[in-house]
Amino acid sequence: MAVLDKRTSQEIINLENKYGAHNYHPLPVVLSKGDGVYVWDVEGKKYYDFLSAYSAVNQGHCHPKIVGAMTKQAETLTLTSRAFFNDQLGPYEEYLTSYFGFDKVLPMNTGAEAVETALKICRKWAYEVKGIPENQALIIVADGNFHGRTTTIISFSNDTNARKNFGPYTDGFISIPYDNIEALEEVLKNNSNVAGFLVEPIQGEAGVYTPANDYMMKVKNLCNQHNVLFMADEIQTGIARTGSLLAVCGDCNCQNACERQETYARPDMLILGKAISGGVYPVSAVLADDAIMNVIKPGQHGSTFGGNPVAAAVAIAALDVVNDENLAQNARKLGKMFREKMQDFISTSTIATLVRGKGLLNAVVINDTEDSDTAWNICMRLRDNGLLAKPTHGNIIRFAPPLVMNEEQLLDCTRIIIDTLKEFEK
Ligand code: IF1
Repeated sequence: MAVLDKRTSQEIINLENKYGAHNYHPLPVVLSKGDGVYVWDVEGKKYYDFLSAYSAVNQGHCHPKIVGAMTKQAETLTLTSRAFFNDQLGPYEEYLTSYFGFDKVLPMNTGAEAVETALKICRKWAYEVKGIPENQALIIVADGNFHGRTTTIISFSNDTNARKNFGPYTDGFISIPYDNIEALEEVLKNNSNVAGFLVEPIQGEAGVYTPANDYMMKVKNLCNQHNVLFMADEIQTGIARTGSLLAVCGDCNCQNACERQETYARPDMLILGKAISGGVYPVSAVLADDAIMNVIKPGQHGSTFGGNPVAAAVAIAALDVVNDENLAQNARKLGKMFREKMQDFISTSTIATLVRGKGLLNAVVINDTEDSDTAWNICMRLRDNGLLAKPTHGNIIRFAPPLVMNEEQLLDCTRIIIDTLKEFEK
């Protein structure tokens, strides 16, 4: 076996092209090390990471506390399956339900698995609690959604790339315009078989669409009014990314999701993934109260790795870091600074037209058509200038650094971004 560390970036890219499925089009940079807000490529060049693995590395790369927890558990007991109990899961479930304020959690691994789990619980609740006739439950989703890549999830996507030629599609979903409470009210009034509404508090992949401030609260109230489950997909927006522990917390500055403040649009089901593990290990979860979660009985749902001891230990450490290092407050402060700096530049720019986002989940809209490669070319130059970011759709660049970034680093990054954008001024 060749000694891997002698290979160049291009040699490694060639290996992926030859032996790997071509299901991604990565920026041509080959990373080999991460630490906090920085990553290094195989030639030793250092970059600021402004994607954070799509908001999975909120706590920074290779956080010592999280890696330490993983290493310690990995040397002790990695996987038992749920055929037996293990000494990590119960304490983790107690920790997680207390941390987010729900009665129970169903632990899974990837975000898509957690979304699928929530959809299954929602349907089961609809038949066994709400009394909707079997196989007639409807779940509402929002146009522009991204909830993962399984066949059922892409069945309700309106992204052609994610959906085309993967049919036949799963039935029982209605898509309505995002951030349009009248559309939700209309569909609830006209359909008695609605079981739930699955929605992202901010649509990440769609281009960091931040809805009206009161959208989530209005969704919550309408769903309650119609006895429909409000399912919040916080896989990308959760875990302090948007300047609160959860995006549905609204403008609260507290560390824990709670009823203490009136802006908390508490969902009936909370779906978490990505940064729940700090990007160290695949961990996801669905949280709900007993009246909903108890529809699941033994043998009705599960997963080999769901709730494994390593996942449990990693997630506790990762969530401790969120609290210990005040990541929500930091994301709120630095996010405001980022948008102010970018807005100041945009006011006289010909290449950037808009900056939007919340906390440290932001995006800049580039003044070119969706099918242009300008945003990609800008990201290529950002790479040359020591900062890694990637376009979401076409002409929108997502900017989402680890939440452990400090003010000096944030200002350095906005300088790099602005200087790079200036190279493309028309
Ligand atoms: C890819 C996007 C981001 C998510 C939300 C569920 C999932 C995701 C809100 C599924 C996952 C990832 C998936 C990854 C790229 C990335 C992504 F571009 F695809 F849309 F972040 F915006 N809900 N998002 O964002 O979680 O199963 O991946 O653990 O598939 O290309 P997963």
